[in-house]
Amino acid sequence: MVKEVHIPDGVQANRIDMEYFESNPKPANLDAHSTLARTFIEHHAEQNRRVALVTSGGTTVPLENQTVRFIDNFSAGTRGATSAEYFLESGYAVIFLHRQYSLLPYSRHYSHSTNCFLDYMTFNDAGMVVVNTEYQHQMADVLAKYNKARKENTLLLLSFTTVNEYLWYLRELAMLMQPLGAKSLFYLAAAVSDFFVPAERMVEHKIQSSEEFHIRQPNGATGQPPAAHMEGKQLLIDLDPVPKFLKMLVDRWAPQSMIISFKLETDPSILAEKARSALKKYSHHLVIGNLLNTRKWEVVFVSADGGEKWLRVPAGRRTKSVTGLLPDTPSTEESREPAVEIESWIVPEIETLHTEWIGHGDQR
Ligand code: 9Z3
Repeated sequence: MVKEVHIPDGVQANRIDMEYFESNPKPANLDAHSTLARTFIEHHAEQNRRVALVTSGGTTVPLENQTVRFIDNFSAGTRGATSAEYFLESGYAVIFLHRQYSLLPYSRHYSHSTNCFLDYMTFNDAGMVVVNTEYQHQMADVLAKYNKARKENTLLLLSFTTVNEYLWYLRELAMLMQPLGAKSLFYLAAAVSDFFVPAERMVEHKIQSSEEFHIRQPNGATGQPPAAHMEGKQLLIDLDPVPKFLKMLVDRWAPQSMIISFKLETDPSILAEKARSALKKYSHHLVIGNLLNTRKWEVVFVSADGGEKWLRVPAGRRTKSVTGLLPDTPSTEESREPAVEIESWIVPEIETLHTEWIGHGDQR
């Protein structure tokens, strides 16, 4: 008779942790990131400063080792980059773990098609390039905050691309932050894939679509069936679930830190329930739920005591590009800008919760 053995959650998490990190390659940059982060954390620990790890942007799931094709998770990096600025304003030092080339704190104001930095520049009478008078005040304000963060060394930028890199960096940073105890905060805004291609099932070369080349593709690096392969004219992809890293973070990598995660949904009817379920599963401090189409206008805070609180900002001016190249005719909710950045409400709320939590101890 086969007896069912119950494996306690902690042991389970430990095993998944070991298996994942033993069988998926350490990123080439891990040691370099780690050295930078250690110096940064030690410096701010000496200053008795709170440190927030803000994750931002989407993770990729490569289909090939020499990657031509990959699956991506949606995120421009606005939530993370904007929140990082407000954490800095609130006196935190920020480790900004972001998807390479996604939005960054401060420079986000002048990037991408609607806000190209060149549109803010002009020539003065002497033929020198200067900031257009119209934008002087706004740019001076951003520049002053950026310079302050640089001078005080309060912002560390570290980038990832794949979900594997993200998991390795998150674990490494969490362990480096342990000496900060309750002064460390995790603000997990990155859009992390739930599925991935394990290294042992990753093909080396570009998947060939023409049938005459199918047989040349080796059967995965370790002889395991490849996760992505052609069958006739169809590409079949068979992904593994990403291990429950939030469980590992909460229980083992950062047991003394305050941990806040985001939950992204598209169906409004399940958002709060999904946020509650994540909180129940992982026992961290707060889940902030948001919907893809309204994420700049409203979020819901779901806390461990069952509380549910909505933050809603009113709509403000219509979206208009500096050059006027984009049409100023809103047809969707997206084409109106919120009156304020919702992160300017989210972050002070979190700072208050963090302060209470440092004062009263863990109430999870
Ligand atoms: C979010 O929900 C973020 O708020 C957005 C921000 C991705 C919507 P943008 O960068 O968008 O401003 O364009 N992040 C999703 C977090 C996530 O993937 N959570 C996972 C989960 O709940 C793991 S913590 O399972």
